[in-house]
Amino acid sequence: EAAAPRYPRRNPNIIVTGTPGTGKTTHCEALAARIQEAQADADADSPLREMRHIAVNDVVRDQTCHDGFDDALQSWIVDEDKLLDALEGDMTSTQGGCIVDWHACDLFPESWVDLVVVLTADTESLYDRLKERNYPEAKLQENMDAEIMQVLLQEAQEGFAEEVVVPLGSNTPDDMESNVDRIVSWITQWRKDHAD
Ligand code: DAT
Repeated sequence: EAAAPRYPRRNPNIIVTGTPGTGKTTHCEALAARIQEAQADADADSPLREMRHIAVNDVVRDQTCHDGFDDALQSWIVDEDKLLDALEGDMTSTQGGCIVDWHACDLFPESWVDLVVVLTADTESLYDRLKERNYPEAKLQENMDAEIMQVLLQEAQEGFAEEVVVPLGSNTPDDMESNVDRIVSWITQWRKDHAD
């Protein structure tokens, strides 16, 4: 009997998604800071040492994975094929460990992804955050509707297995801290479960 194939990567790939304003950037920056700490501590056997944050917005801009800027919506017109090409090397590497923040998740092949964190926010918090960003009215309304209709959560549930999708509330700084702790615990557990 053939041996079961080894898992293709040593560290889990994580998508952090959610409507704009739910806190993707803030969460990922907090995770990136934890990763840096782990890497700076030479003695530590931290599960975070091989993790890395990939800010997809920067990839879209720097590697021109877009067909220009939509002035009305104040956002890039993203070329998803180019974006996937740009991410493929990291996401399919044996190191894995990519933490990717993006306001969609249905473009990612299921085989690239071990966890999809869907951040959610109450409409009141979200409205204030988007208002503060001076979003044009159409874009503000579109995003409020998307959050109320749970578009991102549905997209995640349609594209990925039930146990892969984890919704987390992001209304307060305390939420953020406990969410980051949960993600770190989850990474630790994943590495234990997938140890050779
Ligand atoms: P996104 O990257 O999803 O668009 P963000 O991380 O830029 O969102 O956050 C938008 C704003 O909301 C920003 O000013 C930080 C704030 N924010 C995000 N999550 C929060 C939370 N859990 N508690 C309080 N403020 C939060």
